[in-house]
Amino acid sequence: MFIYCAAVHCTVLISSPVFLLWSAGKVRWQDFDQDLYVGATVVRPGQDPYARNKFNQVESDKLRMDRGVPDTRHDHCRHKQWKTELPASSVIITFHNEARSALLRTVVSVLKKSPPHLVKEIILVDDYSDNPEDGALLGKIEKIRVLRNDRREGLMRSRVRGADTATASVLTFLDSHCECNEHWLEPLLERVAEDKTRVVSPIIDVINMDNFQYVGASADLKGGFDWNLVFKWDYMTLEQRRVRQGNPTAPIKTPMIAGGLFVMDKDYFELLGKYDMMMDVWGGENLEISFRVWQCGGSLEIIPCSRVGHVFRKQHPYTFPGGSGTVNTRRAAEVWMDEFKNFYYAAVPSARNVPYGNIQSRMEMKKRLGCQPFKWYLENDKSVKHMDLCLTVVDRTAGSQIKMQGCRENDSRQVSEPSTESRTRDQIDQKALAVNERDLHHKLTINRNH
Ligand SMILES: [Mn+2]
Repeated sequence: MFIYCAAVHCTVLISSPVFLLWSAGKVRWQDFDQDLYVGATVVRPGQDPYARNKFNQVESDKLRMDRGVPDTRHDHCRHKQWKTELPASSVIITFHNEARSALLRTVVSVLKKSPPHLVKEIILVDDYSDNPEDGALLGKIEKIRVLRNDRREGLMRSRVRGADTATASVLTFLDSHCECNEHWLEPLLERVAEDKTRVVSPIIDVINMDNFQYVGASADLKGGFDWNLVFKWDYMTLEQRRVRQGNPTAPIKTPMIAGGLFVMDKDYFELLGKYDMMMDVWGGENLEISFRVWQCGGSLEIIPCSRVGHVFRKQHPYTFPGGSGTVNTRRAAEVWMDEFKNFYYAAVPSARNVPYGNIQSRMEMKKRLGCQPFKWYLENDKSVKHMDLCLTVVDRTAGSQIKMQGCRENDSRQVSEPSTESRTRDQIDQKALAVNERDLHHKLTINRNH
């Protein structure tokens, strides 16, 4: 084999038959025929552009696979020098019936925006999409390997399948509708290379689901949750923001990661029990891995100099066989939350009736790893907040029950205005008791209704 280099491009002339086999049909991403690939699945006139993906596929299909996006990083990030001697990563992208244009932009942005030596491979796990060619055709692009499930497995088992076959020492999980920004990968790898127990996520910029504009997200957010155990973004406190202003490139410790995009050492991923393989489809897994990482000795960080765009949708494009969202969340609560799971059941009473399967092996793993109790997680992370429960009048009829439910703004069955007045029992359907989880054993505060 010898290598011929012109001014910019190098051509590798290969004589070995093994290499010929390996390279047969592989193309650089620049040479991939986008029009042929995307053109086969365009939205036809009269069809709803949102029908298939719950985002505007017509707008997505219009864009070039390597379109430019604004560099949304803080100025300080642009002048930073990243280490180049970093461990390479296997990028794992699972998908089910993803729009071809969105999937293609995801992989092209990885290849284009990463130093080549840091991306060992991209593993696409096709979770039983209707058309096997969606993934198979992308397998022609350099570095891309495609695995296809022969039945629907869901996000968790698909990711684990990808991780099990990964050959690099660091795993990078991405959703299938992302666009990586400038130098997104180096700051993430740097943190994991320094300490394998760090699980790190970029700031997730917003790709508008209607017009596909790329918009920078605030750097002042952390991941959090309510007692209903649905992920949400929380603004940092004033104090936290003040500290951050002094050092805008510093990693941000977060109680929870959104879950779609993160980097984790492969050995550590395995040591910590990968994912809960009995979770189906989607949902609850971000909660589970976040509790697990913190409680079992690791940490979660958002790295502000790393930015990746993601198409946020209002609706899921696919169904949840068996209501898996609640099954998964219940499994996470049962395994990781100890007695605090009762707050979840108070907030989402219907969850009590959802069969969640066997959790014995996860409980054994938790014990084996010597993980901390949930109470420790709540106390350790001062940013876990907004988790008040309110006594809620479920039904305004005589003799009806009052239940503990997650406090909601503007819920007339609950209140937020503090009051010290005492009330008689028959007046209680006009009030609620707000209970702060940290003061559970000490006091109940009676609040007046709006
Ligand atoms: Mn997503």
